[in-house]
Amino acid sequence: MNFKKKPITWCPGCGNFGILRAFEKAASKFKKIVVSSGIGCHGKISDYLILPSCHVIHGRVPPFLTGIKLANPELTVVGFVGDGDALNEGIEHLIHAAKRNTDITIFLHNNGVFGLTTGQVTATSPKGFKSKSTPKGNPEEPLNPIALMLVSGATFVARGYAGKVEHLSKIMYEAMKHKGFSFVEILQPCVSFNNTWKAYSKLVYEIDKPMDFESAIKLSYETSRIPIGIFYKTKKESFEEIMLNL
Ligand SMILES: Cc1ncc(C[n+]2csc(CCOP(=O)(O)OP(=O)(O)O)c2C)c(N)n1
Ligand code: SF4
Ligand SMILES: [Mg+2]
Repeated sequence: MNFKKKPITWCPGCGNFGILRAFEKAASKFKKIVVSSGIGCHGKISDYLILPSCHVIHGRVPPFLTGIKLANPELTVVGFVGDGDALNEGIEHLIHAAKRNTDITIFLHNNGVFGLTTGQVTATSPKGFKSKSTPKGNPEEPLNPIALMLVSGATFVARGYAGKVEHLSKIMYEAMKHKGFSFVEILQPCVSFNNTWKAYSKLVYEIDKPMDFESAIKLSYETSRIPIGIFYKTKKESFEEIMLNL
């Protein structure tokens, strides 16, 4: 367990600072929180919070949190994952946690790049993106994390932006309060390897309320502008309610 904040080593201007601030505000409203994070720049967030926390191996945040929730269902269980961490290395774990409707919250720091290893493409890098691993441009289309989580069975699906801290904090609070699997994609500029600040600040707009499943899927494919907010929310028995007869 880690109860001492470490000096922050993120690059100045990194979107992770906004995520940290938004989470600190949201988390202050909960009593018993446990946190885990994956491997990457995002994963350092565990070291910057005064909360029980644990860094786990690449892509394995969801099963680790599932075990914690089963052992002690009273806890609010939160995971921070990267796009490479959760959509390349450990995508199967994310899908199955959503499918089980485990009562955990996953915050995806989506910077569209492997940041810590200094800039290779991930599953969410845009087509044509020039990086160390794709000097001629990424030949693949990006995954759509919102649509993926919707079809996998997540019962709370949202998107926030690291540049809109208040808005993001409210979404984080709602996600942690939700009973069942909650997923928040967070648009996170990486100033060193994929600087999206300008583009996001121009394109994001807030949606006012969750919608039905089909509309949420459709909206997740909008590209001319980028919607942020709660896309979808529904009630369903959670994994631990079934397993532990709660
Ligand atoms: C099994 C395994 N494969 C590869 C690595 C090397 N590695 C460490 S961090 C990292 C990139 C993580 O990228 P992402 O999850 O997007 O996080 P970011 O740094 O962008 O926040 C990789 C590939 C590792 N530590 N373990
Ligand atoms: S490399 Fe990118 S994601 Fe990592 S700390 Fe620097 S700006 Fe942030
Ligand atoms: Mg990344």
